[in-house]
Amino acid sequence: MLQSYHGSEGEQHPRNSSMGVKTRDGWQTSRQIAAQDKAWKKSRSTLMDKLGTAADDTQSLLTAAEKFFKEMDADGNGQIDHGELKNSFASLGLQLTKKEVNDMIQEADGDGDGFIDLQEFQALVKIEVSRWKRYQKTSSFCAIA
Ligand SMILES: [Ca+2]
Ligand SMILES: [Ca+2]
Repeated sequence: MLQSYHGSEGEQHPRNSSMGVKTRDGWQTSRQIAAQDKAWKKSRSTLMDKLGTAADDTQSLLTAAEKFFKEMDADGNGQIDHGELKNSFASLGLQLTKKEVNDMIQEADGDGDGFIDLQEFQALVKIEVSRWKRYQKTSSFCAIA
């Protein structure tokens, strides 16, 4: 049984499917997903550029992630906070919105203390790399959400 979702604006988007997608944030329209997809793509492509070819091998990936983590951790306290994450992406030429930074922290923050530690970051990088590889195959974030 297919479930369809009709946007609360009550308008039709002929070029986009009006089907919604169920995410952990609830039902979202294809337009919202497309915006998320774009933000996801730009932040991850920067991350993947940064990790480079290390992404092909788990051990060098973790080493690259640790190096990147230490660069991001400007005050050296072993935790990445909101400002450090935003600044490090900004230094790579990527301006993230407050929400995008919050989303990334939320996604990575395994213990929920509001900061990303090295283990959490390495776990995130492993997930992101496998997502990125699948993304490049399917060209669709929706398909792998
Ligand atoms: Ca820090
Ligand atoms: Ca944490």
